[in-house]
Amino acid sequence: MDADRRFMRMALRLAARGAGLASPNPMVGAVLVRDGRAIATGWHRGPGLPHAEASALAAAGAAASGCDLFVNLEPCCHVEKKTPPCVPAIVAAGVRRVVVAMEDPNPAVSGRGLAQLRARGLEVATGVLEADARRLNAAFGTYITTGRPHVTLKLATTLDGRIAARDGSSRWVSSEASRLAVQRMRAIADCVLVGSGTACGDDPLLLPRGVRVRRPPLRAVLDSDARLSASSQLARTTDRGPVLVAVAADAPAARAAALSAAGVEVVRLPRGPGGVSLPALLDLLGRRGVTSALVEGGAAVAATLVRDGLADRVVLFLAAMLLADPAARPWCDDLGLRTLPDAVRFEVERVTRVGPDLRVDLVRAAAGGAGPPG
Ligand code: AOF
Ligand code: ZN
Repeated sequence: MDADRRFMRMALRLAARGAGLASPNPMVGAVLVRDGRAIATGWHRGPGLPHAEASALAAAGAAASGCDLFVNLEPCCHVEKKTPPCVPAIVAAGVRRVVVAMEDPNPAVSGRGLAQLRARGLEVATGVLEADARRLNAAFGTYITTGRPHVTLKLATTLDGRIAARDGSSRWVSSEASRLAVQRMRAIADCVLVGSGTACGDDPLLLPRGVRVRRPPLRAVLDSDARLSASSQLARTTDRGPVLVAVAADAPAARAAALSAAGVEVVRLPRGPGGVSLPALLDLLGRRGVTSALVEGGAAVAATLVRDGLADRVVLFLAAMLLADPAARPWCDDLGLRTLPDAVRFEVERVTRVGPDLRVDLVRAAAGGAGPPG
């Protein structure tokens, strides 16, 4: 029904207000509708704060009775948590019909909320704008089902897949519009992650600039040998947001101590094939409630992510420029793939124009997916 989609669109827009706030909870918006008119709305502002449905019900008061409720996530029914469950409140308020976009991927809920609503005699419809809803809460879905953050690998490359010329110059590969889009991605990420090559070579700040920030992302560096200098921008700005450096168990103690003294949190993790173990870091971040990590390079981290299938999404900002220099720097280190059937395959999720650049959102192709024809 067109009206269902219209009110669900509204719920999704309300939900998106929670970007950068709601995590580790999902972004949720709710709309109470009577006679084709929205009479009350709510959205979830973060852990410990009222759920979207609870806010909308409170705003409506007695008028909620007989309404239809539109919510982008299945209402919760579990009780071992910070706020009261929504299902009993919805039933008690006399809501007639509940329309949701997707089930709650939280195993403590998944389907049970909807079943309880039906059991209490409410009409329930699901799957309205489901794809949009899943995309909005992709990070929450990964986090709540795997215990690890959702990983987005972000790159800005030339047409030949280079992130820098051979002299290392990279500043102006992507346009101002693309750089602003990246600042927005940073502003809503729980964590921004780079490898030691990028951290030491570019001396980045990794804080969002020129956009509104609700809370600074955790800035994390994979730095097996504790190479990051205590006088780097990252180490000098721990007062502006937390910085975590993951070093290997055998990293030089004096260097680690210098970083700690600067206010950096140094964590020691086991070594993996290419350096400090990325899965171990992701597990640690997940345990801390980090639901999303934006990986901003470099090529070594990208290679590990791609090789081990750890990137949930690759966001490529493609500049319409060509270097055509085999010594220019590629975005991913050599994976040793020497024949076409071995190529790592992705599916294009979305293509958008950003100023003069193209933004391509990619997800890993399903195994056995886009293989050779025949
Ligand atoms: C809803 N509406 O607005 C949200 C839901 O600790 P709590 O009480 O905030 O519960 C968090 C869980 O509730 C979270 O893991 C997810 O399953 C669900 N989130 N559910 O009905 C909301 N934010
Ligand atoms: Zn709830």
